[in-house]
Order: sequence, then C-alpha cells, then structure tokens
Amino acid sequence: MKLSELNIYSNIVIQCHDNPDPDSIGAGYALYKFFKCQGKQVRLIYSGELKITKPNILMIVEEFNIPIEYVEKINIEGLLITVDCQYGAGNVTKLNARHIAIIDHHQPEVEEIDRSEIRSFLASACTLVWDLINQENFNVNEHIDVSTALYYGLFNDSGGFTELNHPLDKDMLDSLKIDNSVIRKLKNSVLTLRELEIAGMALIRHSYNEANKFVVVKAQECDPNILGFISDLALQVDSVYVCVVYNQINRGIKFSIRSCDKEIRANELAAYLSEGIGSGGGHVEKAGGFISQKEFDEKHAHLNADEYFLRRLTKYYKSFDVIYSMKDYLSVEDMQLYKKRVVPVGFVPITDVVADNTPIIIRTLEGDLDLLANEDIYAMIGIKGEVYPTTKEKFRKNYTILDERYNLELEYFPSIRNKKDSSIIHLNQYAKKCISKGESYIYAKPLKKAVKVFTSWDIEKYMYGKIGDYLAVKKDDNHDIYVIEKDIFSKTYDPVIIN
Ligand SMILES: [Mn+2]
Repeated sequence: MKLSELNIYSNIVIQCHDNPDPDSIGAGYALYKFFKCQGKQVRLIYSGELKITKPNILMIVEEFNIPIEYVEKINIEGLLITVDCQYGAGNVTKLNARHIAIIDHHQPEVEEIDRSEIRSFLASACTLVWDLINQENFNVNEHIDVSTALYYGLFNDSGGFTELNHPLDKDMLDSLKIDNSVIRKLKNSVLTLRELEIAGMALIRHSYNEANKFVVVKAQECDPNILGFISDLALQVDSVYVCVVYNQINRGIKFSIRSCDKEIRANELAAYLSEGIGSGGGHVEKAGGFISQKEFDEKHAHLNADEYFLRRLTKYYKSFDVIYSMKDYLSVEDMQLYKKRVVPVGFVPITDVVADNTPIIIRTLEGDLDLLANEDIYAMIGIKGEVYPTTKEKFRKNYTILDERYNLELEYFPSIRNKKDSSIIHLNQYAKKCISKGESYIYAKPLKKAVKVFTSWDIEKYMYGKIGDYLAVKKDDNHDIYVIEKDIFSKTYDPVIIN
C-alpha cells in the first residue's frame, strides 16, 4: 500500500494502540504531520482503559506538542488508520469506522482489511512509516520533531538499537537528523521506581540450566527496555553464557536475549524461539523478539511461557552440530559430486560509485560489511542479494562481463553508504551481469541436522545451515567447508553423474 492511495480521503484519524508506546506515537505523529502537510483534516488518537502515565511518553508528547488525544468509543467519519497495531486485534480498541487502513510491523493477525501494510521483518512501526513517507518524497529531516520521534520509537522497540536486524531499520537510523538533547533526556527517564523493583524481583526468580549454561528470567509487565537492562546484567554472571528475559503483555510475549558464547548467535536464537509464532532477530550478542499470544495459545496451549522457553532452548542446543573447518575432517563418502552451473551474478567495481579511499558500508539483507573503497575491490552480488567482495585481478581471471543490467526483485537490494558524507548509493542502478569462466566442483549433501560451520576464512563467526540446506566441501580442498542455502544450491549446482 502507498500513502498516496489514501489521498481520496480528506478526513483522516490515526489511532495508536491502547496504552501507546513511543513507537506507536512516533509512527502516528509522523503520519499526522505528513497528512497535515497534504492539507488534510487529521486527528491522532488512542483509546483503551488507561491514559498515558509513563514519564518518557509524557515527556515526548510535551516536548514536541504532539496533539495526541485520548478518546472513548467514538464513530469515525472518513478514514481510520491503526498504526503499530491492527484494526480488530486485541491490543487496540475497536472504533466504529467504515474505511480502515492498517500500518504495522507485528505478525499479521487480521485478514479482512484490504488496505494494509504490514512488514513484520521491521524492528519498528516508525521504520515502516519513515519508508512510506520517503516514497512520497516527504523529507522528515525538515521536521526535527518528527525525525526525533521516529528515532525514539525505533530506539524503544529495538532494545536501544541493539536488536536491529533489517537494513531498512539501519538506513533510517543513519539518515535521521535528530534533536540530541531531547533524546538524552528521554533515555534517562525510562525507569520508574516501580520498574527498578520489577528488575530486582525478576532476577531473584531465574531458572538456570547447568548443562548448557543458560538462564531464563521472567519479568512482570514493564517497558521493553527493562528486559534488555535485566539481560545485560544476567549475562555478566560467570556461569551464564546465554540468557533469555521475557514478560507477558496483553497480546504476547516480549523477550530479550544475550549471548557471549561464540557457538550461539543471539539473533539466530531469537529467530528459533519465535519460529512460526512470532518474529525475532538482532545482533550476534544482543537480540530480541515477540511471540503472538494467539499463535502461542494455538500451538503450545499445554505450556506456560517459562516451560516453553526452557524446552525450546534445550531442544535448540541439541539441534545442531558444530564443524571447525580448519581442524575437523569431513568424510565425503556419503556426499555427491556437483558442478557449479554458470549463472549470471552481479558485480560493481567499487570505485565506479564512490571515490578511492572512501570508508563505506555495504548494506545487505544479511548484514553490514565495512570496507575502505579502492580500485582493486569489486562487489559481487549473488542471486539472493548476498554480497561478497573480490579483487579486480580475481574478477578478471574468473568472470566474463555481460553488457546487461543486473536486475533482481529483492526485499532489499544491496546499497552502499558513504561514511564520509552519509550519502546512499543504491546498487541496483549500477550492477551489471557477469558469468563465471571456470569450472568448479564440490562435494555436497543435504543437511539432516542443522550445522554451524566455522570456515577457514572466518574463525569468529559461523555459517549456519538449516535442515535441507547443503553442507559443501571443495573438491580440491578438504578444509574448505561451508554451507549453501537450499534455494541457492538448487539454482547453482548440478550433480555430476559418473558412469
Ligand atoms: Mn512497535
């Protein structure tokens, strides 16, 4: 859905979820400003049993004169947009309205609303609104109150930016021009004395697993930031390598994860714990997620949340093998020989898009890559938008250039951020096709159990292979072990049939 599609309405009411948080208010306020500038009649409202009392929320509302109104059940003329929530869902009072739109970043809960934009992969509703108003050429940075509110919304929903995962979240964070003095005040007005007590009580009642050295902590209802605060503390315990801190709020379970174990990535564990019932992600050491109560009740009705986390974690630890490529020997006896197919991939010589010696970030769905641009680096772009740098010399030796644009329909096409001037270069405008010259052979087998491979070129970070992905080893180098994703494998390799 595009915001311009909503232009047919002259009366627009934007509704935050009940008991609104900074994300809902930030996203709602940005929409409010956007539609106001289009000359619409706009109201920003919330409903429910409770009026806002949290100190940081009162502060942001006051600081920017955000015209948010508390309403009881009312009838809506014109269009109603629910933001950071879905019309008809449990966390938002259902108001009488004939025309409805949804803008949200949680798991889809309602189906019957046509006009909806739900992107569950984003860390905040603020990011989604930022993207939507950008597409309408509305420059948020001309409204410092709006950009600061968006910033604070993402801050709040992502454990203080530690649980960011998607490149769009990072793009917004990098590009917002904000009022730092306000943010400083807000960051230091998060805890109430009551919440300090909640943190203390939560830590007293932890469940510790000795065998795997993880701890699960349940907190009472509190701001999501407190979960991060509690987990940071718990991880510092000498015998705790991984911790999960959660609480139950009306529509689900919010959790925060920390890990200092190199074989356990917090973001991956977050995705595992919420698989099929919510969403989760973040960084290697810090991550978080959300589980929808409805999905949880449907799939795990017999468990309480504590039992669920303890069981799921134990299952996780049993779910994978670990391979250290440099020292482990991999038998190829049960593996099949494959030849790499000649598929066009994309490439961009880095200095075609930024000046020599510029510090840059290459941003992809898989994460950020820090580089210093020089004439010798070519960015190769794979069929799923994955980027791997190569040298000019290797490129010339191994690839033939095709004079065609490399166009892929991706959720996020790789981009480059110039760290000197913060400009963004969208690589889809520059990528060209090339094909590999040589022949390449591997032994591979589909995984029956998940695996974590510490490859020979990165001993700090492992490659994760899910069941169904392929474990591969180069035919001519038995220490070059790695994982190939199922989709990529089927599009890239053919079995070699030996008669
Ligand atoms: Mn949110």
